[in-house]
Amino acid sequence: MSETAVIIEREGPVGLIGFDNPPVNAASHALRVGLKEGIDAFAADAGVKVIALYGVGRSFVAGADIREFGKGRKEPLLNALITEIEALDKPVVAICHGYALGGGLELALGCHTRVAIAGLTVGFPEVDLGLLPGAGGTQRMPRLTGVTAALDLIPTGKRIKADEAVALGLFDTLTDGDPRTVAVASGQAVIDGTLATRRTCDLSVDVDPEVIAAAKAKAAAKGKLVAPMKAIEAVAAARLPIAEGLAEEVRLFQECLAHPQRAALVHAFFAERAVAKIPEKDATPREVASLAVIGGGTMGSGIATAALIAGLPVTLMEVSDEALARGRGTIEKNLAGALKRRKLTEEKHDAALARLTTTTAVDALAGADLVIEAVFEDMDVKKEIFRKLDAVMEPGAVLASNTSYLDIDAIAAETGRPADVLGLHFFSPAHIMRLLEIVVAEKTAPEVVATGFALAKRLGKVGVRAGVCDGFIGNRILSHYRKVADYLVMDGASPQEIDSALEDFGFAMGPFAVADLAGLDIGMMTRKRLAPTRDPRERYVPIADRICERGWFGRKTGQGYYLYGDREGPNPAVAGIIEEERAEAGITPREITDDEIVERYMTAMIAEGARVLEDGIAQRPVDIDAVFLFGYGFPRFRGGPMFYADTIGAAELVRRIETYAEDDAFFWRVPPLLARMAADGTTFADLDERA
Ligand code: T1G
Repeated sequence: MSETAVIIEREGPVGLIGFDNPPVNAASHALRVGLKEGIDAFAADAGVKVIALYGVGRSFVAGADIREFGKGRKEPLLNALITEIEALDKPVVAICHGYALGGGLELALGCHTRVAIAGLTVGFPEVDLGLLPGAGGTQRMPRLTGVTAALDLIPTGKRIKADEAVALGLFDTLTDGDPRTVAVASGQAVIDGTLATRRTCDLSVDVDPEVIAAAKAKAAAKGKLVAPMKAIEAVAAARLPIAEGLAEEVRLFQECLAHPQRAALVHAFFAERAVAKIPEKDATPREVASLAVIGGGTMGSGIATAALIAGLPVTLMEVSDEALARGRGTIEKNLAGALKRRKLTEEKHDAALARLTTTTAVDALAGADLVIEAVFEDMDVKKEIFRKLDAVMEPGAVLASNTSYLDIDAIAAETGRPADVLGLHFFSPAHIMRLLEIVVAEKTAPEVVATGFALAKRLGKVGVRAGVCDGFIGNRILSHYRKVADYLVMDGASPQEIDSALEDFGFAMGPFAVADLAGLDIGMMTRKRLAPTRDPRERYVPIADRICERGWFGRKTGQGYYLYGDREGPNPAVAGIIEEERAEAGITPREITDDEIVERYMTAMIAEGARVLEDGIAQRPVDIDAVFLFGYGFPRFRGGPMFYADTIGAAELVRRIETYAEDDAFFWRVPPLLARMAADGTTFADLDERA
């Protein structure tokens, strides 16, 4: 890589500027300096008749350098460079391959013609980062494609392939070949007059106010994101002369840059990648060419579906042909759903199904490189299965349990190969939810951990390293903060008030709606399992038990906290149970605001997160953020619980817990880590930096 991240060469009359800033040619300051130098040099060189920009390595420019946001602006700025290029009196051609995203696509739009190389993906993903295209994209795309197409891409972050980009008029030609070679040929074609050029800014565009209004209504209906709405406003400014439109775009971009949602969404972007940086990252993962799944229930079938979609052959084992038929049926339904959602082509759907074999004999699993046990949560059953696996699996096979909370060390101890055992905790529906908790037991070998992460990547999942404890990272924290919702009901809030407050905060669903969806009997079994170890000092709320006693398990029985089917809404019978239990506990219900609901709920989540860090169950705060962003519907525009904690501050969190502890000193305890952070001003971001 050259020190300015740019290679400047001449091929006869063609001035070549190659972007060489691995891994994705982000438009870093170094790249912008190099681009400016190249443009200035070729503008002054009478022998250069045309300038061609292209990407070295896997991509054109994949956008501005996201790591530079919030760190001050360093000249030359990308938008100024693009306007300078557009104004040049020498033609500039952009040759794009791999990715031309965000600022990379904007750079191409400022050039005088654009050549797409087969396989190119383009788009404006800025809104996914809480931003909008800030280097002319909102002004130039409408001039090339019209406002409707611009409103399809810019406020949505949608990415499209080369052929569609050409059809829209974003690109002028589609070819194939090596980017540098195509750059020289395209430059020559411009000189020969066989490749037309024109300035995008010279094009005009009609902006229909009704189209803008419709786009705003659509964006508003989608929820709380600020950037899409501002992106639409920026596109509307394309009705102005370009200099005014560009100025309006900058103004709106700066508003997005300053908004808390931008910092949170950028954090979420990097969180998804940071979690792969584990102590075992240099260990060589074992080859996984075939997978076995034991258990054809919801989870086992979901896991099998995910593996089949990823191209792996899967052997599904169950105890009987009837159970196998049910499992196969669930897999076929899952695959049909993926086909319907256009996640799979017909061909890939059929190939996936063809890779499935089923068996009732554990010996048939012997040749699998990795086996995932996904039977019901009974330790004795799991131990029995792992004893059998230990007897039949080839040496070197990886043995995994999908358990959501049981002790992987105890399971591993049932085998003579504990180094080959780990937890692979999928989240339902396993072929859709992206989180995979990779649970590392005491004796799990580094290459087995690395194998878990390689499998996560292969399945398109976000693997997060977790230690062994009841519930690992996510479910341990969930079981703590979920109690706050029950306490709030006892103290005066209704389940729907709590759900509504948390959905306003940004959760996809509130805790009671989630409980109804998952099945209230699941929670009942967990409470029964934990009853023998429950501390008598713990405040226990029997409301859910009372609901379950009536056989009301939520959505699957037609009623739980809510009514389902033809009778929608809160279940009036539950209100009666709540009143009885409050009276039984001698509680006079009090008014509880949405703010208090969110503050208590989030404070409990953060406090248990701090304890999970202290216990070493999660490596870093960012791992906890990733768990909740990708497995628990935590609002992405808030960055995750630990990122959100930093917006409150440790001192305020400690103050809240100490206040709440006046009524319940057992549940509300200040985690020592949080106390230390409050005392020395450390943030969770600091802990991530130091990790
Ligand atoms: N800036 C900085 N680093 C980036 C980056 C970027 N734009 N894109 C990727 N990386 C890093 C990433 O963190 C990872 O780092 C490595 O590159 C490989 O990425 C002015 C303001 C291009 C589709 O949003 O969508 O332009 O973990 O693992 O799966 O209007 O990266 O190795 O240390 O994702 O092959 C707009 C975001 C920016 C593109 C490749 N652009 N990137 O996917 O690799 S805002 C984006 C992606 C903007 C303008 C505005 C993907 C990818 P590490 P990866 P991948």
